[in-house]
Amino acid sequence: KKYNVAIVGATGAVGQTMLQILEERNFPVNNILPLASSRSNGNVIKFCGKEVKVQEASPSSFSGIDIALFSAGKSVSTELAPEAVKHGAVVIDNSNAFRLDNEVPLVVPEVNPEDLRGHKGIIANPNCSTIQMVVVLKPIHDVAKVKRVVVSTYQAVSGTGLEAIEELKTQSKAILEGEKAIKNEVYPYQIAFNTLPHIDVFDDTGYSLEEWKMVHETRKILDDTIAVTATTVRVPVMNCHSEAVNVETYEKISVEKVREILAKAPGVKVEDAPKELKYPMPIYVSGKDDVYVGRIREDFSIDCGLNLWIVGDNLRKGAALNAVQIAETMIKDNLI
Ligand code: A2P
Ligand code: 11C
Repeated sequence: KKYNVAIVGATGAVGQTMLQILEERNFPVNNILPLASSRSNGNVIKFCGKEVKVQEASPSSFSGIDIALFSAGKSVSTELAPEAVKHGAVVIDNSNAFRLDNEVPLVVPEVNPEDLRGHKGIIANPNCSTIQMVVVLKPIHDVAKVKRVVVSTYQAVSGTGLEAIEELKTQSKAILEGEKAIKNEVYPYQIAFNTLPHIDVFDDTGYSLEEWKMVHETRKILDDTIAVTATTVRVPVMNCHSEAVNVETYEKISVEKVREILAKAPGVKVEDAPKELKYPMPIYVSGKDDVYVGRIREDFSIDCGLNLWIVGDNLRKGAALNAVQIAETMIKDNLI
């Protein structure tokens, strides 16, 4: 069977990656329908060698659509995902509109595919920084039960979107050419040659929404007894989020055992020989499907602790690839 697939936000950083991944993986597409805002109406994109016109997304766009992949932000998902479901489509939504809704499965196929059963039309794709962390935590949790996680992130500008990629390029060039007046439009401050301890909006607790996403999404996907605390930081990297993750477990687990179980874990690559200068880095992980983990060390400050360095392509496994893998899993399990 082949499916009619709509991509909402097809002109964006994640949407373009979704199109590329559907093509790469030979996803069984009958018709592809690229949707975006009125600004892109009539623009042409290429899919499997054919030119296809982008249309403006509206409630009536979804007639005849089997699968709709959404990545155009929370407000578009809030308005249009229920419309797509009314037309009989299964929605896989990359925004944070429905992630913590009890009726909506929040899924990383390597971690909790069983949560797809009994879905009501909308499946939520987790935040990129959560996905790459839980893919690595899951095999450790299965063996040693995770008690607490302390994570600091180093997040690439591609997570913000195409405009942010342009802003980092333009600012870097301007600074290197000696310009004094550096413009910033996407971020509140210059991102080139800087770090911003600020991703998404702050609330009265002093935490940012990105930090809360890592707390609540990890608990919903993996185990709601796990304590998580996060500091999320934007760094001047084009693509791939990095994370320094401190994990406390109930059972003692050796570093050798962690390496052994992670080496066998689906979607994970261990790259861990620091003396030989082998550790994961964004410029090499960019374009890869697996989540890379290295710098695997015992945390000598507590009885059962580990330190990990995790790098993942936030546009691929952190967004587009995970969404496509959810669709593939649903097809395999007869859930579409
Ligand atoms: P457009 O290119 O027409 O603005 P990014 O995250 O890279 O900034 O991309 C955001 C994506 O969301 C783009 O494809 C953008 O389309 C799309 N988008 C933004 N606003 C809307 C909207 N109101 N309706 C549909 N798509 C939208
Ligand atoms: C970032 N993690 O890197 C964000 C992007 O809730 O899906 C994705 C935001 C989200 O800025």
